[in-house]
Amino acid sequence: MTTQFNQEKFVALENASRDEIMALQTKRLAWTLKHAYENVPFYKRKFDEAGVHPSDFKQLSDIEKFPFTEKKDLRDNYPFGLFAVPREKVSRIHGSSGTTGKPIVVGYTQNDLDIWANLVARSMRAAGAKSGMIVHVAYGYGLFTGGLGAHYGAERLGCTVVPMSGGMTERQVQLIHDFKPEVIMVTPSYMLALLDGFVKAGLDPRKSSLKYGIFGAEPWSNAMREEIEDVFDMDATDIYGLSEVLGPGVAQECVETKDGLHIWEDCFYPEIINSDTLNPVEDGVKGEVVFTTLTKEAMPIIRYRTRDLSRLQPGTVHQGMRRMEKISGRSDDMIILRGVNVFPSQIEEALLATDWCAGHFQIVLSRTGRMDNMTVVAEARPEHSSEEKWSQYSRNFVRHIKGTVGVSVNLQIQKPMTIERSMGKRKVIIDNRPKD
Ligand code: DLL
Repeated sequence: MTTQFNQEKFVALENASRDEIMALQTKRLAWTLKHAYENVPFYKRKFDEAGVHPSDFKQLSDIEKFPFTEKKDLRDNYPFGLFAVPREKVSRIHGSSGTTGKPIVVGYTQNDLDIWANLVARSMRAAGAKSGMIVHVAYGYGLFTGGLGAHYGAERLGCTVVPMSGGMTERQVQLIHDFKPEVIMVTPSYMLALLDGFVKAGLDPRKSSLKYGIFGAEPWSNAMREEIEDVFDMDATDIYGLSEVLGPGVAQECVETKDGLHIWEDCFYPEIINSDTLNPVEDGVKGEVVFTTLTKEAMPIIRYRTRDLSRLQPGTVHQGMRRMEKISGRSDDMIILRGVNVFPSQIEEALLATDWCAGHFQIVLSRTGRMDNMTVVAEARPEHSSEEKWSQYSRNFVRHIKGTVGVSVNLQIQKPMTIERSMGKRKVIIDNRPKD
């Protein structure tokens, strides 16, 4: 394959000029389109239906002729249908929430994993981390890309990695106190839970060893950055990524400017589109972020509609790569609860699989202290309206959601006809969280 990893070239690209990056993108996009077309029947069919062929791609703007890919396409090709290499060449599988019960599946060759580790190492360097530092990784390990993605990046940078994963807050606080890591990689919301853990343990967070926090996997505001930086006396930067495209390490904020996230454009081609017209918009205009991978072998992805909203701006620290403004929201109804992606359709599917609920429900989001909570309010069918079994239904449902989606939710069962019926588009999500 043409993308065989070369460390020296990779490091040099970080400081390449805009022209150099664009020339590289043109070359790599041509390779990716051909690779996808020749090896993934799904892409061949889509391109043929749209009347385009990889040979129609001659310059960067030609990408607009090619069809988009969406989450549904990953679901429809579950589990391995989008792989562009024989399964034996896939070294690792990861997964993320789909819009229904089944996760979406992504795969990496050894070369893909190598590039990923280097992208995370590059992101960590941009965030202030250096070889030799201790890194506490509190992103979840497992199918989620956060834990292992951060882990191998930190090792690649030459750090000492503490693979904590999520949960067990008291123990996390204890080990941060004892091991004295300079760097922490965690969702911003869990960082706030760790803060509570520090206070509970009678420890002053400002005196902790932590100097650099690399936070992502969910939206967070600049106000939250200020709070975290202040209470921990640390630098906090934003890391972005998504399973379909890579995992963490697609874009990263630089510690010296904290002015949005440089997209690693040697490996990803970004576009911003208007979600209604699907037409690309100019740099500077807000819209939906779309990515095409430029080096991925196992699962190249063409024009993936992320549903994340942002806008592109010129590079600052890295002149050749554009920046993406902090993600300001999504164009769909995905909720990110404590770092886990949850779709209302997953809740609906689980409710409809019970025999006590006919599918009338609402999702209420609230915040207690620093933690976001989700309460599913669901109506019992008339024949299940006596309350004696409700607590059992509730326990089963909560366990099921924890087991399938991976988050703890509350369930509140109500009598029939107590949830307001919609006159048009139903309002499923009621967000009572304070706006910060
Ligand atoms: O969340 C990958 C990741 C792990 C990124 C660790 C950063 C750190 P998914 O589970 O597939 O992958 O979820 C991807 O999470 O489309 C965004 O909506 C949201 N997201 C990820 N990073 C950020 C961020 C990982 N920095 C989805 N700011 C994406 C806002 C983010 N939203």
